[in-house]
Amino acid sequence: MSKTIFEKIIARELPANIVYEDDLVVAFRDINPQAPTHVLIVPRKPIPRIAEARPEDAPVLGHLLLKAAEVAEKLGLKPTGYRLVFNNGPDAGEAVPHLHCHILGGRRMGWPPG
Ligand code: DGP
Repeated sequence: MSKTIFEKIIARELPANIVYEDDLVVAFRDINPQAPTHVLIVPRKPIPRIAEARPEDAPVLGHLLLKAAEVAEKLGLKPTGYRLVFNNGPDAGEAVPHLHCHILGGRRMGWPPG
């Protein structure tokens, strides 16, 4: 299997504006921001999407969510709020088959999502 864009970013084969990383996850600015702050946080492990996650992935997924909240706070989003989004499959608009959580903030969000 060829590497996804996000695997190349993790491997530093593609440039990205990385805002946080540790041994399990990497967070970087989205190239096509949909809000004043738009960051993606991804596991280093190439899980394609949440539907393909396995029971043994629970620790990394829990870690990813906790770090998403930390990154959002570090970027100043905690007081006004933010949205976390996982797009899973074609109807959700998933474009990159490497599990990623969108962290969106800095503007008022609509509901339901488009
Ligand atoms: P999704 O539609 O949920 O699969 O979101 C994929 C996101 O990935 C989309 O918001 C744009 C972002 N993206 C795609 N290619 C790149 C890239 O090369 N660099 C960065 N930083 N983001 C990218």
